[in-house]
Amino acid sequence: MFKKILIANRGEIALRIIRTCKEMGIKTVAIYSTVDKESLHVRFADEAVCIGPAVSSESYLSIPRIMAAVEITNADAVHPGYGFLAENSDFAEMCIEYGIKFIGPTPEQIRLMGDKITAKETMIKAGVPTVPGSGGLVKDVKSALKTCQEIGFPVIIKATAGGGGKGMRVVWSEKEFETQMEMARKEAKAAFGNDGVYIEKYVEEPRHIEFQIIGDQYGKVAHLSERDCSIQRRHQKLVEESPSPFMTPELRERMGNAAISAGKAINYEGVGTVEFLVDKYGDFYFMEMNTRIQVEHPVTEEVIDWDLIKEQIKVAAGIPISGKNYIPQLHAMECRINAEDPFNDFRPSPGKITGFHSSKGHGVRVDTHVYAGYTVPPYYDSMIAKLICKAQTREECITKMERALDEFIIEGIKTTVPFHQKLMKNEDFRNGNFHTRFLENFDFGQKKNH
Ligand code: MV4
Repeated sequence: MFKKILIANRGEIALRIIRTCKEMGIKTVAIYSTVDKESLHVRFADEAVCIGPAVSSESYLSIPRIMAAVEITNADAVHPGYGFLAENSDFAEMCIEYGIKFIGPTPEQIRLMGDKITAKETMIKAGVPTVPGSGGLVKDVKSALKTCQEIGFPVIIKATAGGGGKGMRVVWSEKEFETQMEMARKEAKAAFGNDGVYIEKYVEEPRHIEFQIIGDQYGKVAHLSERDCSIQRRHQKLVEESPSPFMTPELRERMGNAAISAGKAINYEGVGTVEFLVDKYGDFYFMEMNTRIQVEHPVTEEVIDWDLIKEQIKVAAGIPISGKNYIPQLHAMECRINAEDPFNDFRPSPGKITGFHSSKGHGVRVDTHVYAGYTVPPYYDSMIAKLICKAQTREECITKMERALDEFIIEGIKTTVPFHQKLMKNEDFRNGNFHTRFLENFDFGQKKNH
């Protein structure tokens, strides 16, 4: 087992990883930027190294600075968390060069899934269902239009270097196609330095259902059931839950097997997520694979009673898994509490938290790095807490979530708590009747004058 893990991240996930390391008897090293000096991950880690200024490119995204921190602290492994360098194959490669373990998949596995066309081709070979489309990079407008005629409009243009919804364009008819493709290429070039795009049939009003998988170093892969992440706004997830209200034992069997095939196809090592779109008929299609621990992992932890960070560290250390799949026996839901104003187009609301009281009680979990007196810096992600509830049924889980949201007090900044309170009362949401475009027609409400 590792003796000392450097956590190449900040915020709640850095704290989350430190907690598990402590329970496993592993020493921890925090890294931090100057604005994060007063953060809890710095306080709770055994050692902490300041690696640079607030701007991410010179701190949490700087591979040389992080490797310097690894060297001076003598860490034998790095945990990347999510975001920042978690899916950077160069960083994983650099860890190998330094003779330390990157807690996650191999650089090759990261690269394979990072390029969306390669990922899709790999899945087709593995027999995992994918959306019909160009089956590779689009060469020119003429051949692209031929693909469109074969599959029919609407179509979606995606960047091969993209992911998470970045650089996508939906096209409804032939006459707008050329302009949209040019814009998609330009956007992709600007955002990723790669203008490669591909085309798929656009699946209307799908659900986003993802499977948590785990693979060990000996070729075993298992699934830990699904999470429904359909409640999102501008590709930012706001609520996740497990099981999906749409799931049936038969569909779970088929999707779970597909997720395992996806993992086995690349000999996946570590915890990962296979994302699917599911249409109203229950047909499902591979979208992307995330080769990291995800923000919403606690939802799975709660329904199967696992510590996924612990399992992730164990497989990284070469411990084999049982290979058994896990099916939820409870219902869990996570609300992301962001420092944003839901009444003002979710505008970021950084600043000092003057009053703070976390929800508590049976079946309530709050993963957060903030506290009364903490200042939310404007430089990073706006998520400040994850409120996770679990109960016997979905209905009880929502009731508990309403109670927990009502007692969550965060003063001094705006948060997404009022949005979640409104969502929990929505009849369609309560009935499990939603898809990925649900929030496009949601009335977020007006700010009340007291
Ligand atoms: C799609 C799609 C519909 N049809 N692909 C978004 C993120 C990435 N994981 C894949 N995404 C989608 N791919 C096909 N063929 C719908 C989404 C999608 C989405 C699209 C537009 C606006 C919001 C969305 C939210 C979730 C998924």
